[in-house]
Parts: sequence; structure tokens; C-alpha cells
Amino acid sequence: MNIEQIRSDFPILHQELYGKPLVYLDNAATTQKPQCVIDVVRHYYEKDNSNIHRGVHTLSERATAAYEASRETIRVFFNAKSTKEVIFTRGTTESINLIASSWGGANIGEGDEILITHMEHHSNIVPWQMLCERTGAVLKVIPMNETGELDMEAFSKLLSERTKLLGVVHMSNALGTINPIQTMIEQAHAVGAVVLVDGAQAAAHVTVDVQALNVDFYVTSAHKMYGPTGVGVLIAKQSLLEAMPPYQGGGDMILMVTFEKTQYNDLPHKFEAGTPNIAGVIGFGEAIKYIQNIGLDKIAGREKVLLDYATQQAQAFDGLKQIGTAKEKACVLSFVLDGVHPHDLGTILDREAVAIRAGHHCAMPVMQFYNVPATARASFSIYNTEAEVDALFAALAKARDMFA
Ligand code: 7TS
Repeated sequence: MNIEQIRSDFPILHQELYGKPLVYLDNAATTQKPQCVIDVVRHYYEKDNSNIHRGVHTLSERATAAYEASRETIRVFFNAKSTKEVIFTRGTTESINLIASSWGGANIGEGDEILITHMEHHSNIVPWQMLCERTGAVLKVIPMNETGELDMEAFSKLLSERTKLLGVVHMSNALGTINPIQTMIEQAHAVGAVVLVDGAQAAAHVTVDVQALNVDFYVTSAHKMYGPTGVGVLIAKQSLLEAMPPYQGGGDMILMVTFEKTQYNDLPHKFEAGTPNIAGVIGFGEAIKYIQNIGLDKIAGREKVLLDYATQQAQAFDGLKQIGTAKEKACVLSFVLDGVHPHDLGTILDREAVAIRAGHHCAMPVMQFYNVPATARASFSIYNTEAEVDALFAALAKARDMFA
């Protein structure tokens, strides 16, 4: 794999901050965008900009064709059965809120249980708490151990006929852990629960086949997969979507409206009310093609080499404690450094042109588990290099010396 060639696809990487070359290691927050994605968004606005699904004129036809072509690209990428199962949203957060509101509102009642894990992002905690407050359902949490792996025995014990939904993160943004979702889906289905997998982190690093997984809901965001912000996808079984009420009402989600009654549109449009992020969806499709051109397996293989290289240095680094050491993990190095607050670390590293994230990563329960206010997190992508990992540790050494 030619990393220099890949780097040349990403214009933003080729700049200096404070006189030093940018080292972008905040990919779990959002990845950078390759030129092809930037170009396709620009082309759309320069040549095709128009509203979709309604115009009879040429531009609208072109815009609609490009939008729907993205849906097909994304269907193939995740191996969904039909484009009816591919709903565009604003991202993972909106996808989960859609499920909690629409599916949850129709299916959850008092005494029912929603089961999530201790390592969920807030976006897979709070919507369920809100649903529980509305309905009297109970939120249960699968515990994890010190390495950042789920306690599978506890999981089995928590499952019962009261469990109506299992919500599990495929790959933790705070720890890097990749959860055994195949087994968890099978076990949850055995008690009749529906399963939602949060793929916000995983989808750019792990091959996902929603049919092989037999997952009910799989959600992710384009911007963590080299695509634009403000767009994501909800992939769901058609039978579930057919039975769910619309999430929002408005244009495009109807077939017929009178003041007496409205007939909803067919899938997937029933869940896409209003003018969507057309350019974003088109950019998302292009980003998926970019991944396909390199090959997700190759990407994952290369990223593993990089993570191993960084992990070795982390283990040898005095005063550094890794947060998240699961056997199955990807792309995330979360840590605390003796005597230096993660936020100070983030600021010092920024002056060295090394971009990392410092904070609770919208996973406060993970911070509570490790009894830390925050962690520093370096997260890797296909365009990162060993030299950049070296730059990270050189900057960390500088920070450690400053506080010594
Ligand atoms: N789930 C996980 C596992 C995430 O990592 C994120 C975003 C979300 C859900 C929400 O995605 P959104 O696109 O709707 O915002 N995670 C992060 C992060 O780790 N740093 O910034 C955003």
C-alpha cells in the first residue's frame, strides 16, 4: 500500500501549523476528506444543484439520480437487502433518536427493558433514557472489565424476555474495543429482543454485512468515513421499518395529504421528510467508493500495523497509562499521563502541530469507570504514518518534561 499516494488524496494534510507539518490524529472525531469527495460536492453545487424527487427538469433529474445512486452504493457496501432499508439521516445521533422515537414509541412500555453497554457514546444512552422516562421502561447496563471488554457472562444473565432492545456500540470511540456483536445479536434474538448496533466508529475500519449479522438496526455517520458532515445512514430490516410510524412529518414522506388523512410514502422516503442533505449524500456515496477502491480489508490491515506500532511506544513510555487494552481493538490509543491533565496535553501537542482529542469523548460513564476526568486520545486513519506516531511521542515527551 502506497501511503504517500493516499496522503496526496487529502489536501488538508499538506499544511504546517506553528511551522511544523500537521499531524492529524483525531480521526475518531472526524476523518479528513479526499479530493474526490470534495470534487463531487463541488460539482453538484456547480452543475446539478436542484431539489430531488420533485422536479421534472434536467437538473432535478440529475440531482435525484446522483442521490439515489449513493443509496445504492451504500446498500452494496453494507450488503443491505434493498435500498428500501437504507434511510439517510443527519448522522448516527439522528439515526438512534429516530429509532428510539419511532420504534421505541410504538414498541416500548412500562416494565420493558432496554439493554445497553457501559461503553456507549452518549448518543446511544440519552435517547434511551428519554424513552424510559416517557414510558416507564427500565434501562439496564452490561458491565465491562478493566481492559475495556464487555462482561459476556453478565450480558447473558441480563437478557430475559423483558429485554426488548439491545443497543451496543460496534467499536468504542473512547477505548477502541471492538465488541463481539455477532454473538450478542444471536443471544439477544434468542430472547426476542431487537438489536441496534452503533457503527459510528466501526464502519470505516471493519467490514459490515448487515444480512450476515442479521442485525435489525445498523447506524453510522459519513463524516467518520471520509465523507461530509451532517449526513449518515440508518440501515434497518424492511419489516421493522414498514411497521414503524414516521419520525418526522413533512414533504417527500407522503403520497397523499388531505386535512382528514395523510397517506405516507413508501420506504425509504417515509423516513426522509423534507429536503435532505443532497450534496452530503452524494459526497457520502463518493467516500464509500473511495474506501472500496482501496479495500476495507487493506485499510484495516494497515491501521492495525499503525496501532501496534503506537501501542508499543505507549507501553514503553514512562508515566503513560493506556485506557482500553481489549484484545480486539482498532485505531484508538486512549491514555492518561501522570501529572499532566489531558486538556493541557492537548494544548501542548497542538503547539507541536499534533492534533489529538482530550476530554470525555461523549462517554462519561467510561471515564467514571476508570475514575479519570478525561483521557487524551490519538486515533488513526489510513493516511497516518509511523513518522506521525513518532511525532506524537516526541511531543508527549516534551509535555512530560515541561510538567516534571
Ligand atoms: N457513536 C459513537 C461510537 C461515536 O464515536 C460518535 C461520535 C457518535 C455515536 C455520534 O456520531 P455523530 O456523527 O452523530 O456525532 N464520536 C465522536 C468522537 O469520538 N469524537 O467526536 C465525535
